[in-house]
Amino acid sequence: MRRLRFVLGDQLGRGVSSLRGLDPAHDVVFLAEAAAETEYVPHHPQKIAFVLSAMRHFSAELAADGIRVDHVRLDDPDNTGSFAGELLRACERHSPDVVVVTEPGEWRVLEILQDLRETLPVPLVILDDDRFICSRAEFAAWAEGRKSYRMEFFYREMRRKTGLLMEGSEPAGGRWNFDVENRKPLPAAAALPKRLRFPADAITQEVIELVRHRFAHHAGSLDGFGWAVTREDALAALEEFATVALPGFGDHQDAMKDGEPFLFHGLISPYLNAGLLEPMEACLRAEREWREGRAPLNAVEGFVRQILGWREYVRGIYWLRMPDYARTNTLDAARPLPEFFWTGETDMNCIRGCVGDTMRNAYAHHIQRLMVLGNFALIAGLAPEEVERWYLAVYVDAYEWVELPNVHGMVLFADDGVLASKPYAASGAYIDRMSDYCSGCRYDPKVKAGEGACPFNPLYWDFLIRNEARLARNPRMAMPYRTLAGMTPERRAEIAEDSARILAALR
Ligand code: FAD
Ligand code: DLZ
Ligand code: SF4
Repeated sequence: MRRLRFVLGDQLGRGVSSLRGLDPAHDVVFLAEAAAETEYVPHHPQKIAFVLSAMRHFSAELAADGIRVDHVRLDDPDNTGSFAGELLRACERHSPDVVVVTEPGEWRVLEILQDLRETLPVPLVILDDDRFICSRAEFAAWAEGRKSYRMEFFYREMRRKTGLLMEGSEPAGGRWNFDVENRKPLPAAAALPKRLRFPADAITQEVIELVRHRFAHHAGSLDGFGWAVTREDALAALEEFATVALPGFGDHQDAMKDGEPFLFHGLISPYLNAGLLEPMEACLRAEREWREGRAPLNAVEGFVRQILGWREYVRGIYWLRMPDYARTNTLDAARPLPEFFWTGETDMNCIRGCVGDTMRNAYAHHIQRLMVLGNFALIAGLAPEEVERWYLAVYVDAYEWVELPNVHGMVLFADDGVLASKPYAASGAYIDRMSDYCSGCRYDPKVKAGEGACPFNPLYWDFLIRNEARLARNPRMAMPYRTLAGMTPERRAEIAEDSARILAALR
């Protein structure tokens, strides 16, 4: 039997289910660079370059092992530009008996493949994506019958299942979660590790030129491209993180510093999501540093929690709740995305810094995404679909299964608390405590009202006032609502006036 094995751009691992049992004598591995995938949102040029270069390297590696590979390039004059068109053409070229593909990571692409079953001349077999630690079925079983899904309880199950950071049936160090020890700001004189970046080889340079020429109108720079595009280099990135940055990751996970985009973070999400690294190997590598005494438990547990907990959890929620998940808008947020999300041109230094990092590197770390950019989108009431489109476009690691729950659920609370138990809304004081952005800002985080006030201050209270009917009963919001209840009518009027002025200026 001749199988056409269709590998998508985020399935670039030798262990992916669509490649299992490959028969080099008869089978053909098929990859398609598709214009529709590069354009359905205005992806950051580095994201496109990363995906295309990693695909080309993967094809070359398979071919070097004697596997027949058919790789359609973006600039191939006959390229139809879509998965559907390219699969049909590939079936004509190879006359397979069956097409085999691993389930895509996005609902949109799953629908394309399901529709294709009607038109393809041969059966299309869609296999489970078993590159995750928790399967979709296992997550659904965990979620079954629960009134609410909380990451913490899911995470404990995953710790028990994998044995990661366990001592018998107990969590290492006697606690499941060291979150409270992950919140130290960075001392001004802290020594920061110089992070490993990868020079572009000939394949990457060719892709970069293609992308530079074809996607010149997309926001984001290609100049700082330094991502690994092979498994070998992705493993080197993991090794560098484990040995150089991991010890500092714990204390300073939530810290931000102007002009320092990488700090002690893993810088491995693009590789995990594209299949160059596996989640379990990343967790085990970090665990080894703790077991051998080179990294503290708060750092290793914090890192493992992000991958074994959050990453698996958001993927589970996505497949459990799609397609309806994307359509809710609990807080009726409708304001258009301000232009400064693309240009960084704003007097708010924290936003300017985070957008600047994003456009330079197609990367911002978690707290920048959550507590600066996301927090602003939440308290300013920006429309979920516009914010989601932006996050999906600008980050090198963005695929809908992971972007959507983080933005729709964690950041915007548009899912009525399915994912997070409360909105992550904060005033300027949080950003001031966790970063040095405010010292370079024309606004003052300590000023609560008037022209010089940090915009996050009135917007934070205005957000609580606007959404009082929905949020005041949430027990985790009791404290700010108690403070609000004690405010004078004059103070409330001041908040309304300042917020109206700030929001009007966004247009
Ligand atoms: P580290 O800080 O070193 O963390 C280690 C790993 O944990 C990451 O590589 C990632 O795989 C995983 N991880 C951490 N937090 C999360 C999380 N909340 N959800 C899922 N995985 C997590 N991550 C993406 O991979 N793609 C996205 O499109 C994406 N969009 C996000 C949007 C918003 C609004 C927020 C708040 C978070 C988003 N994240 C996303 C999660 C997180 O910000 C990134 O995974 C992280 O910044 C990647 O950098 P790192 O490898 O240096 O991570
Ligand atoms: C994100 C992306 C981009 C930019 N380009 C391609 C591509 O040319 N070919 C491809 O197979 N995949 C690409 N991707 C990833 C897809 O948009 C989508 O996220 C995955 O198919 C989901 O599994
Ligand atoms: Fe951001 Fe406000 Fe600080 Fe300026 S003062 S950097 S706007 S938090």
